[in-house]
Amino acid sequence: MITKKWFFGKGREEEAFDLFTLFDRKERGLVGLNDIKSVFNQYLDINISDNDILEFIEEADGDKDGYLSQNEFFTKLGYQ
Ligand SMILES: [Ca+2]
Repeated sequence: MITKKWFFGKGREEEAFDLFTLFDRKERGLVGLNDIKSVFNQYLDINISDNDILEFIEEADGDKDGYLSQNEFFTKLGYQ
């Protein structure tokens, strides 16, 4: 399970925004399974399963559309 500690965790809003931008590669304002997978594969040496990512999305996905909006993402990571 992914938790805050996997990320940079300094809790500043600016960092949260940078992080979201990193995941939101298509600039849709939404982050989904494939977006998160790409970032993990490209930047992090972490072996993570689709199920782990889906679990993370599901936990944070307030409106249950299968994607994380900026607000949902920030809330999940404890930035707001
Ligand atoms: Ca959502």
